Amino acid sequence: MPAAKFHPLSFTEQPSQEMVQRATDFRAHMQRRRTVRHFSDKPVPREIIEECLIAAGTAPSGANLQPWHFVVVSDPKVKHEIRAAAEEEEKDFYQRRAPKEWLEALAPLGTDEHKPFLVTAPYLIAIFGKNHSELPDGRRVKNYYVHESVGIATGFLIAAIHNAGLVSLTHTPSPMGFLNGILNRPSDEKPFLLLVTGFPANDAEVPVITKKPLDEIATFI
Ligand code: IYR
Repeated sequence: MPAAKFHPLSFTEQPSQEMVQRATDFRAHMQRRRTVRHFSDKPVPREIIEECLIAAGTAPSGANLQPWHFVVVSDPKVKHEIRAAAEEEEKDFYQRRAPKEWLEALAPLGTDEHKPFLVTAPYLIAIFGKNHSELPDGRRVKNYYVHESVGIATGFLIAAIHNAGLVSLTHTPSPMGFLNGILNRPSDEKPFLLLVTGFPANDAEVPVITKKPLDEIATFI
C-alpha cells in the first residue's frame, strides 16, 4: 500500500468582518441563481465551460477517486438525438408513468414533455457517475460514495456556471439510460443528470417560487 504523503495546507485566516462580508456576498450571489428552461442559441466560448468543469473536478469525493465523467455535447446532430430520446421518455412519464401526486408537485414549475432547450442551448453537459476507477498501475478498483461525490461535483458545476454569468437547467429525463448509447459511454457509468447550459432567451421567464427560510432548513443545537 502506498504511504500517505503530506504537505502544508495553504490557508490564510481572514478578519471576522471580512468573512461575514464574503459569506453574505456569496449568499446574495447564489440567491440570484435560477433554473432556466428558455435558452438562447447564442454561442458560449468553450473556455468558460472548461474552467467550470475544472472547478467541478475540485469537489471532494470518496477516497478522492473522483468518480465522475462529464460529456460536453455541442454537436447539433447529437443534441437532436438526445432531444428525441428524452422526449420519448418524458411523453411516457407525463402521459402514463407519473403518479398524480408527482404531477401535482410539478405543476408550479409548468414543465411538460416538450424539451426544445435540448437543441437550442449551446451545451448539454451529461454527467456520469463511475462505479469503478482505473488506477495509474492499471488496476480496476471500486469507487465509494459515488452518488454523494457526483452530487457535490454537480453542485460545484452549477455554482461555477452561475458565477460565470450563464444559466443552467438540471434536467433528469427518466430513465436516462439512452445517454450511454448516444454518448458511447461504458455500462459501468450511470447517467446522473443532464445540465443544459447557455444564455437565457431574451424573453425567458421563470416560475414564481420561494426558498425555505433558514429556521426551516437548519437547527442549531
Ligand atoms: N423529468 C421530467 C419531470 C420533472 C421531474 C422533476 I422531480 C422536476 O423537478 C422537474 C421535472 C422533466 O424534466 O420534465
